[in-house]
Amino acid sequence: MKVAVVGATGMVGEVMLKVLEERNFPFTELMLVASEKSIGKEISFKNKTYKVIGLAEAVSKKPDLALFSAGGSTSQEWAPKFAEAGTTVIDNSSAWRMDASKKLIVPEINADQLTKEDKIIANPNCSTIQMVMVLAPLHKKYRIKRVVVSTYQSITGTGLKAVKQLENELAGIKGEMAYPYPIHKNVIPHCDVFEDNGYTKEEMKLVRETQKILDDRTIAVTATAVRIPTEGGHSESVNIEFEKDFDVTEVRKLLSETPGVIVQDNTDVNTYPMPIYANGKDDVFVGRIRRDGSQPNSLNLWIVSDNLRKGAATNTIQIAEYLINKKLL
Ligand code: 2RA
Repeated sequence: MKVAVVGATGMVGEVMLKVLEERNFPFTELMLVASEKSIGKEISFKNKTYKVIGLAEAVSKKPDLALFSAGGSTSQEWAPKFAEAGTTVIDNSSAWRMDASKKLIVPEINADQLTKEDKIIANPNCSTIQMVMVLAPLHKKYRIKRVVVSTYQSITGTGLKAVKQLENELAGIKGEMAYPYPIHKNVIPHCDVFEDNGYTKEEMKLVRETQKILDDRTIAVTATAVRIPTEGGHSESVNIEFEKDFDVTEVRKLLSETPGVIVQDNTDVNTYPMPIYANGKDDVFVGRIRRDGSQPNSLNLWIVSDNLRKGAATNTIQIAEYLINKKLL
């Protein structure tokens, strides 16, 4: 199988290569693809040196699979060109997520929607993936009415420029800014750009993508997305109101039996999810599971996951693995 990693020089691209190697992904030929400015750059992978190629050359090689993390505009322009060449594209940008003709996939939840005809498949936003991994089993059992989520998002979600800004601030160096303000000793309630309704695109992704993935537009979601000076993963405080009542012990058991979810929840010994422990792992960690006594049938919980792995690279590659296993690729 010929595989292209598009955006191979970015943070998600680098993690995709790491995950492909870890999971011994079955490819016969690998193309590392990036923008014009990176063509010719050498990247070593599995003891072999690869030269980065451009998008046009990659399309001409007609890969079977293209794993995209190259931004929305590149995906808008180039994903259809790869698809026309017969390539199956799995895209990490927001370009195709809300397109009614495109599938938005978290394999543990809705991979069974996929068919051979799906040539452009959308990978959800990182903060959505970790939340719906927990919401999905709870929705099935107790039916969700409303979700209130506040996120605490790692600077790695913004990219290399943001990581560099924090490093510079810690070193007392004035450098290029990824954010409108310093991020060191600060939190910024502004992820992505503001829409006319006063919410950011990041917040509206949590609303819109959750409803699409759970296939239920009646689920009310409201979100506040905040950037914090940490690496290793996104954290989320989630309040859920259900149609039906629940038992917290039963909730904990249901989540502990959910593939890809790990319950870390024992306040007697200060056990709860944190980015420093989620970093580099593929699971979604959930804890602080407790009833919200302020209203009926309501639950609070805390979710942490590595935004570059299950939030992006690993979920993408799990979709590809599903396609291969079901002979859809
Ligand atoms: C962020 N989820 O964290 C967005 C894009 N990766 O900035």
